[in-house]
Amino acid sequence: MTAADRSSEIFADKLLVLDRIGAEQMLAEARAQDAPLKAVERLVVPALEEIGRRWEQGSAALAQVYMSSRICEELVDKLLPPSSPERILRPKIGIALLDDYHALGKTIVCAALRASGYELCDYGRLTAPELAERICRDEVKIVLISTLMLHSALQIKQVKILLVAAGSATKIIVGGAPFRFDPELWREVGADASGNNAAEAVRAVARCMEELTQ
Ligand code: B12
Repeated sequence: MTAADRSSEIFADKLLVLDRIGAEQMLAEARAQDAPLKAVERLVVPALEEIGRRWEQGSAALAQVYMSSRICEELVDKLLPPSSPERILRPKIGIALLDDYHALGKTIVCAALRASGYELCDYGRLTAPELAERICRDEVKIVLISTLMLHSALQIKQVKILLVAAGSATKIIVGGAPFRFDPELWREVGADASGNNAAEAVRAVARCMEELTQ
């Protein structure tokens, strides 16, 4: 086991016993060695995955999964920097959670994009018709969609169909657990790109920006 694996396991143990102060201390130590986003990806993401595995195996309760993610949401909100002063305002970017309550991934991706200088509109949690309607109304050119349940991921197809019917060529970037489990799923739902973490989300947006401005 690597030192990184070991520390994310210790972090997971702290979350499971609701040791918020201990978790915050560990994250502060990781932050002292790495950039905020890197510290989050190295400690928080694998710890929550580990807690998810324990829940699947029956050794953690859903309440522990829930409380752990609430503690992480709070810590991540504090840690990730606010927007950079020189924002990239065009083309317009939106981000949404599609019919899913797993909000932490979107929060991290959103913070990473803002920290990288992109301005984006956070639509929160919407259904497929609501999201398509907002994209068209606000003339969003790139939309990032986060889903953690397969059922929600499959609804991206409906967003795509509604956008095409409205004559919109908005680029769709997707991410979340179903896309990490099945690397071909992004194509099946009609997306233009996918990313496995916040850094890949930033790279995917940069590529789409280039394509749109060519
Ligand atoms: C924490 C958690 C919860 C918490 C969520 C709290 C919250 N506010 O977010 C609670 C307890 C509420 C919960 C509830 C449920 N959950 Co849950 N949950 C999880 C768990 C353990 C971790 C998710 C998480 O927060 N990870 C940490 C974040 C930071 O990671 P992330 O979201 O994946 O995001 C990263 C990347 O994916 C990527 N990313 C994310 N979005 C995007 C978007 C773009 C565009 C890009 C490029 C990248 C990107 O970047 C992020 C940073 O690295 C996962 C297990 C797993 N393996 O994912 C199950 C999991 C997602 N849950 C699952 C299930 C089944 C449920 C419930 C139905 C359980 C139940 N019986 O009630 C409910 C449904 C809630 C709902 N309707 O949405 C399943 C889904 C399975 C499936 N095939 O659909 C999973 C996979 C567990 C499992 N293996 O069974 N859950």
